[in-house]
Amino acid sequence: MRDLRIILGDQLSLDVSALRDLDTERDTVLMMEVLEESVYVRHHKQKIVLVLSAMRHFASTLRARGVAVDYVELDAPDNTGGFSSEVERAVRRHRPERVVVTEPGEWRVQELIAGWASLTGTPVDVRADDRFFASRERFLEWARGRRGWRMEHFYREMRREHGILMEGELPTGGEWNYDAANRKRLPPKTRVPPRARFAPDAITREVMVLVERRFGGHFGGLDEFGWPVTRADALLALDDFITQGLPNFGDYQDAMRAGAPFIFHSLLAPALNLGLLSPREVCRAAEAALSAGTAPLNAVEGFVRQILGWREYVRGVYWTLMPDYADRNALQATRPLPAFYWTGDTAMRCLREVIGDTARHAYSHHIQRLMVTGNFALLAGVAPRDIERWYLAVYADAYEWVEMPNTLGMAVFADGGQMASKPYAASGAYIDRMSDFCSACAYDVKKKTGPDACPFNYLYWAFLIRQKDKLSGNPRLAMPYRNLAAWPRERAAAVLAEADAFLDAQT
Ligand code: FAD
Ligand code: DLZ
Ligand code: SF4
Repeated sequence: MRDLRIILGDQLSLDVSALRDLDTERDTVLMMEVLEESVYVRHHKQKIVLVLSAMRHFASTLRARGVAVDYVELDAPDNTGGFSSEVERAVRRHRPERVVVTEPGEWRVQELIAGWASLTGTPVDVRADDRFFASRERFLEWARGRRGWRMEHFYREMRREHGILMEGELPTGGEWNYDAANRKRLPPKTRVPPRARFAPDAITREVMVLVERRFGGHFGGLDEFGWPVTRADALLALDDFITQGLPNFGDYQDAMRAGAPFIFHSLLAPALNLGLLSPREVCRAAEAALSAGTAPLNAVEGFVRQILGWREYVRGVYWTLMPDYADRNALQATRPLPAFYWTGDTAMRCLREVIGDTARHAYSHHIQRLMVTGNFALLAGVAPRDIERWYLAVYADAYEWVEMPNTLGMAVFADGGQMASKPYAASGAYIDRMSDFCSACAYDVKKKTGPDACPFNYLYWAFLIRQKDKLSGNPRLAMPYRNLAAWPRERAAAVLAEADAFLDAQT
């Protein structure tokens, strides 16, 4: 045998570099279901089902194309439970001339791969993952020598470089960014369309049984599982978004509504991150909707910015700053994650709704993550590593390369401003403006203090008071700090005491 070609669970693309120049006569593809990948954090059951089912479907696609696939199932009697020991075992079985693998999505796995050549006594060809617009080196080249990194600058360079939403040298429509048009509240009468969900087929149902048996104690339920697990279904999901979601995606990108977790969002991150869709085809589909006149520019630009901008940018940040990035804690936050993050058992309706939807669907949209669960963790001073592990565990789309910078950089400002120019700290007024949660909450969003005051209100001010040394010099926080400067000392002390009492009762 010539090559052992390894395909990891989030590399399910026929054009992934590890499959390039594959010789079906002499090469074997190795795919491994291993216990370690399900438990290094205790993933939501839907995420495990999604990955294992998509892996099994991908293996049968490869076999149908005449590729020899050595597929190690989780329950296989000799399964050793880890990538490295499985690769070692496979090399003993096949005695290949070399091992070929595409660079992984996580630092942890990259460290494992670095040990495979000596572990197996076989050369290992680690290939770049060119499914992204920007290679790791391209980001480094952009970042090198810049004092502050800002996504917007990187995004504009990517637009030019890849000719997306460009008219010659100019951005389509004359502006680079239509974000200001994208912060509308969702009117109560606006109908949110039902979205394409995919009923589990026989393979997925079999994996569901396996996951309930092996990981029954993990967070979340399987009843609502509806993620695409094949490329064909992922393409249907893309089509569904372009027709049902994209036209309103821009206007209501930040809006939240109880009982409607998806609003007009794409729900495509799980398929994109597994490799069932490519970011290029997704951006092309959005551009085509603009050309066809079925979606407006603010929606198409807003969506492209998420994929070509944010998604590529956070990957660059991750690979450029790891492994030290994982330990950042610029605000020295140490509080343990409150237990209600796992149960949803809280009187704060916004958190209860978002955590409940997370358990049901392994999904929240960006503002629910950033401004509800993230904002609370920031204001409460939850230890960055605790909240970071939570995000990695609970979402179907969670992989460290994308989750970690979003959590440490965006949600809890643990990197001290590498990713965001200010912490996304907000009082209850923001949640009230962007959602209907507050109308039926046990707390009163208009009250600042007292037993029925919205906790986000006093937590917000307590956060600013506590972090004064670190944050008061930030020009984007000048206004609230000017406001605080006029507070009598007793008022600040009372707010701090109220915040502490509330937080101590949560853990
Ligand atoms: P849409 O709102 O429809 O956006 C379209 C696509 O753009 C997404 O599918 C995604 O691929 C990309 N995108 C949007 N925002 C971001 C962003 N900030 N960073 C990177 N890509 C983005 N996204 C993940 O894919 N995996 C994660 O583990 C993850 N963890 C997050 C943790 C926190 C604390 C926060 C604040 C955000 C996180 N995000 C993560 C980013 C974003 O919230 C999700 O990509 C998005 O909610 C997925 O839903 P969607 O596919 O409907 O996205
Ligand atoms: C997330 C995940 C899970 C739950 N299980 C597997 C698995 O059994 N086998 C596999 O190859 N990949 C799995 N994955 C995805 C990996 O965690 C992911 O490929 C690595 O973290 C690299 O990004
Ligand atoms: Fe959340 Fe406060 Fe609104 Fe209740 S009142 S839903 S706690 S923001």
